Amino acid sequence: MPAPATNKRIKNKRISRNIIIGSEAVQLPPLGDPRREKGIPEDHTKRWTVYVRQPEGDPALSTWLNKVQFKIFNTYENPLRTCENPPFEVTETGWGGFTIDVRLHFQPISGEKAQYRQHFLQLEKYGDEKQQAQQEASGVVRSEFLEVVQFNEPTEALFEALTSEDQWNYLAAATKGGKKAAMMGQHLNGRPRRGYPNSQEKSAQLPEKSSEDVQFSQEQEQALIRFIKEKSDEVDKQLEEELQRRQATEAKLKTLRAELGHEAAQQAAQQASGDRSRRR
Ligand code: SLL
Repeated sequence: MPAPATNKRIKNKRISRNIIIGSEAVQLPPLGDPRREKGIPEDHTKRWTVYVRQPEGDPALSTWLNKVQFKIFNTYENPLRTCENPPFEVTETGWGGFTIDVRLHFQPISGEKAQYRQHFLQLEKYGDEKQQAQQEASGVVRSEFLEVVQFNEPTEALFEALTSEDQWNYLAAATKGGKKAAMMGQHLNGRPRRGYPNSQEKSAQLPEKSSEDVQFSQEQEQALIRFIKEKSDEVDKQLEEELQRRQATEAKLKTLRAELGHEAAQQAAQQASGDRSRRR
């Protein structure tokens, strides 16, 4: 039986996606405080959320990410928490930090095996003074890491999905609920911050031209390359000038040394003859 078309892989292609794996923690109202919800174990002091999401304005991660499992501390009820759909996150209460295993399950069209990541659930303030002051002021301790997921020789179906414009539809959908969009950290006008792929031809390349909607393009890329080349030429020119200046200084120094040597010899000779005359 021939293999299904979706399993066919595209040679010499690689597409990567960034994801954020992070956690946020806030202080719970103390025991006896009326704002403290019922049913929270007495020794719990924090509420936290661990999450996997795409960076602001990036294409939707559910294009390639099917399911995320978070393996939390084993004293929690049902410690293997499964999220079948975005938001891929788990919220709990507790008292201490621990390492969470994060299992990324890819969309079946990708033909990829699950990948594992780890995230330390940071509950206490951390970092330098400025960072800690910011955490104190906001009341939130956030710890995030940018991770790269690479698809080497993706299946045709995955490549199709990863180069489709539909990946940004979620931004427009999120805009309708402005609050949700704000929570997801996206532009309220629903516009992604990255360039769209060309609509005509499917490609993971930058779009040809930039516009208000498209921040990065081949045109800009070329302009940047020209700019770097110009600057590099300028530096070469300065280096050449510097070299010439150095050679001139060295030549001058040589002449001065020679003259000085001559004078010093003369002085020495004069002194010697003076000594001789005095001895007479
Ligand atoms: C460790 N850091 O790695 C410690 C463990 C466990 C924290 C911290 C409450 C859990 C529950 C909680 O916050 N545990 O109520 O089940 O050994």
